[in-house]
Amino acid sequence: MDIREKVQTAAHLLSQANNIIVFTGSGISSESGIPTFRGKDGLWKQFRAQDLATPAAFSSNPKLVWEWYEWRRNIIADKQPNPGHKAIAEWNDLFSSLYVITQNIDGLHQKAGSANIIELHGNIWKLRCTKEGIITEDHSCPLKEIPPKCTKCGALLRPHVVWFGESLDMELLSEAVKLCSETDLMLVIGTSSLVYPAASIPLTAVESGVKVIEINPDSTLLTPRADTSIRGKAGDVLPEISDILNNIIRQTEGREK
Ligand code: BJW
Repeated sequence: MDIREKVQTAAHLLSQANNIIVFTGSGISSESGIPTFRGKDGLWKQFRAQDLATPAAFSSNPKLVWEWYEWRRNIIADKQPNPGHKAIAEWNDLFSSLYVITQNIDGLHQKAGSANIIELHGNIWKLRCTKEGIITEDHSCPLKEIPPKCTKCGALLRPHVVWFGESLDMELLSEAVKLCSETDLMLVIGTSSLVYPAASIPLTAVESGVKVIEINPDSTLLTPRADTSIRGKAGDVLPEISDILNNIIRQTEGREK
């Protein structure tokens, strides 16, 4: 099947689905100007994850870790959703249920207008008290002080994100896994499918008999397990799928009148 046929197949599958999950990774935000982790200019090509994205790194040098997050908050602050995020947000009213399960911490699905978002790896605009666990939202850029302190108890605040070796929020993970057995279709967009346990979610869907469509310019570990892999950029492919889907819906409504 060529890419055009695959795009049409994806739109037809969507037109027949009631419940869908869109599972995303950093690739969907790359066309908004936010770097991925493992691509050519990816963050893990320039920085060592063990120095910046582990609990041990934060314990030994919270200032360094915060400087890196401050740099990334600066990059993300003025970035806008691209046509990929927007296409997904436009599907809000088309299905009985639509969940966006994202590994991204950039908040661009929210900015695009998507509802029902599960953020598996947290959110860069949220800060968590290392003593009491209280989560606050702070969009100020730069932050008032580095590292920031809790205004209530004075303890260090940390980014509310999931670092290597840390457990994901079990409630969110369970909800995501449960949704996999209730959905008709899953789109997996812009992830290398390397990082666990997030990468197990599309595999759970495959094992539950859910049709899985991957959208990614490169092949990944998920590719052999997906029903269809569309080789292209999210910002190109998703609006194309949307156009065809809207045509199908218009034709169906026309026939029903
Ligand atoms: C486009 C595109 C375009 C480009 N359009 N597409 C099982 C096996 C092996 C290892 C493990 C395992 N279980 C656990 C582990 C260890 C580890 C892990 O998975 N390591 C692997 C890397 C080997 N996992 C963990 O440590 C996790 N915790 C855990 O397991 O805890 C256990 C525990 C239990 C109980 C108590 C205590 C502990 C936590 C993982 C946390 C990951 N955190 C990060 C950082 C988040 C915060 C931050 O941003 O600062 O999450 S790492 C980074 O990777 C980030 C991402 O969410 C995540 C996934 O990356 P993603 O999104 O897939 O990006 P890339 O760059 O990899 O891929 C981009 C893709 O986009 C590419 O395919 C491109 O082709 C594509 N693309 N342009 C569409 N325009």
